[in-house]
Amino acid sequence: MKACFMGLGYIGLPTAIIAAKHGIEIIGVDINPKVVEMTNQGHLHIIEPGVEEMLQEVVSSGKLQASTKPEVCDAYFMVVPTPFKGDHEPDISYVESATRIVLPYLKEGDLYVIESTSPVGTTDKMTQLIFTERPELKDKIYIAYCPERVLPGNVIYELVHNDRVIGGMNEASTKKAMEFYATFVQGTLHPTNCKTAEMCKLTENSCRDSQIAFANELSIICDKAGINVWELINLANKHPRVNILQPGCGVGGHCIAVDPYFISSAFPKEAQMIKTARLVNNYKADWCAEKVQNAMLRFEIDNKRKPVVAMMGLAFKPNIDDLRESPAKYIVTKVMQSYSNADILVVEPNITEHKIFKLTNYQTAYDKADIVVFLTAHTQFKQLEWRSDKLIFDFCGIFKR
Ligand code: SAJ
Repeated sequence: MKACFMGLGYIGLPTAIIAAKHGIEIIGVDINPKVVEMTNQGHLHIIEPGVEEMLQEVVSSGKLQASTKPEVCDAYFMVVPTPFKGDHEPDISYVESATRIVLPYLKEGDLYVIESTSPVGTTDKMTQLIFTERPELKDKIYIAYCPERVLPGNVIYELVHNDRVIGGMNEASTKKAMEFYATFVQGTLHPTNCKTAEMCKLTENSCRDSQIAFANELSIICDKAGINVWELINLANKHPRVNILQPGCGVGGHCIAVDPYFISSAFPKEAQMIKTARLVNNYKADWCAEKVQNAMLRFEIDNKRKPVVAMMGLAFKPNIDDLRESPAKYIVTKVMQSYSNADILVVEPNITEHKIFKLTNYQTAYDKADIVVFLTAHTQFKQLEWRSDKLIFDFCGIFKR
C-alpha cells in the first residue's frame, strides 16, 4: 500500500509518520522545499513532543519520503490549510489545488480523502472536479472525507486513540477509507456520508466555541455583579449535569476561532447562536483591553506617574508557543497602541524572542509591575504569589480571585 499526503503541516506530517510506522509506504508532499528538506533529514519542522524520533525511524527505513511533487500511489490525502478569505469566507483553494496536482496520478481503485477542515459540500465539489477532468474514473475510485480532532501537543496519542468519523461518497468509499485508517487508529471508526462528516468537525468546534462564549459572558456579568466567576462556575459545575468551561481573554487558535464561520457563512440566517458566540468571544478580548486601559489611566491620575504594566502571556492557550489568532497578542497590541509611551513589559515564557515585542522574564515583570494582566494561564505563572500591593487582572484564572 502506498499513500500520498498532500500537506506536511501539524496534522499531515504526524499522520504520515504514524501511517509509515504502521507499514504503509508514504510520499509526503509539501510546496515548501525547506519542509521537504528538513523532513528528509529527519528534522521536525513543527513542535510536537516525541515525534522527531518517529520521523527519523520512518525516514531511515525508507517508509516515508518527502517531496515537492507526488508519485503514483494507491491513496491520496488532502491535508492542506483551509484559511479565510474576505469577511470570514472559507477558502478551499488549497484543497482544490492539491486535488488538481494529484489528478493526473489517480487511477481505478484509488482512494482520495480530504482531511482538511472544510465547509459542507467541499468533498462533493472535489468529486465533481475529479470526474469532470477524468470522466473515466467516475465511480471507479473511492472518495471520502475524514476530519481529525487531535489536540496540538498531543497529536501522536490522539491520532491513534481518538475515534474518527469517516464520510464516504458512497458505502464502498466509506469502507475503503475505514480499511486505511484501521491500519493505525485504535479508536472506533464511525461510518457516515461526506456532508455529515464535514459538518461533524465544524459542529465539534462550534459547540466548544459556544460553551466558551457562555463562560466569557458569565465572567463579564460577574465582574459587574461583584461575583467571583471562578467560584461561581466551580459551584455550578457541582451539578451532575452542568459543565461550564473556563473564561479567558478571548478565543484563539486556527480552529475554534475559525470553524464556526464555516457554518455561519453557509447558513447566515439559521446560525444565530453560532454567530453570536463568535461575537461574544471576540468582544471578550476588547472588554479585557478596555479594563486595562481604564486602569492605566486611573493609576496615572492617582499616582501622578505612568504605571509599569506586565502583560502575562501571548500564546493562544496555556503551555504552547503558538500565537496564531491569539487574543492575548491582540490585547497587548491594543493596550500598547493606546499607551505608546507607557512602560509595558511583555511576557511569553514559551518563546525566546518575538519580532515585534521585547520579552521580559515573568518573575522580573511581575516584581516590577504596578499593574499585572494575566492573559494566558501558563503553568509557570501559577507559582507566583498573589500581591495585594499590585492591581492584578486575572483574565484566565491563575489565582481564581
Ligand atoms: N479556551 C477557553 N476556555 C476553555 C477552553 C478553551 O477560553 O475552557 C480557549 C483557549 O484559551 C484557546 C481556545 O479556547 O484560546 C481554543 O482552545 P482549545 O482548548 O479548544 O484548543 P485547540 O483549538 O487547540 O483544539 C480544538 C479541539 N477541539 C475541541 O476540543 C472540540 C481539538 O480537538 C481540535 O482538533 C482542534 O480544535 C482543531 O484542530 O480543530
